[in-house]
Amino acid sequence: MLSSSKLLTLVLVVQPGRVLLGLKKRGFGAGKWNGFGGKVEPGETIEEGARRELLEESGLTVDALQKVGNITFEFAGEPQLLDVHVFRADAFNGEPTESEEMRPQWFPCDQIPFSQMWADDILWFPLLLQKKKFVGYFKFQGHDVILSHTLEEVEEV
Ligand code: 6U4
Repeated sequence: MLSSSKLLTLVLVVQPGRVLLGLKKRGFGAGKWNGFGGKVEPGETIEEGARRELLEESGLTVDALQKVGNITFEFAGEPQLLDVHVFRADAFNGEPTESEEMRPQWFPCDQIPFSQMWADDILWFPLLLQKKKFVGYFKFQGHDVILSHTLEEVEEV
């Protein structure tokens, strides 16, 4: 039975021609390249949570963060949905620095390592890179197979 959802953030730092990803070293999605993010903590806004996780995991701070997407994930057999709020930052302060959680690396936009990322990423990354906004729903079987999904471009998230 589906019940609650867990609020999570995901931040992609994008520059002309390249995007910063981190190799997740432990926890959920370990071994995959992804944006930076994690659980929103009690008492912080979603954006505050996004900034905190970005700093903790990559060493970077950003001025503007644009809300670009909202993706809900369901994992077959698990009652809790993941409600992931996706942000994009086009400018940053600091140097990407490895943390306990993530190893950051820049990737050219035409060499994003989709085969080592969550299976949904290849579907919505093009929208993110084109500065489009999107809402999606993905149902996974395990961590590698998408059973069904919806994805649509929207005016506002
Ligand atoms: P801790 O607090 O270390 O136990 P952990 O279980 O490692 O947390 P956390 O907080 O790093 O998880 O959050 C998971 C991150 O993975 C969030 O940024 C959201 C992201 N994420 C989860 N499912 C995803 C998916 N299917 N596609 C994707 N990102 C996903 O691109």
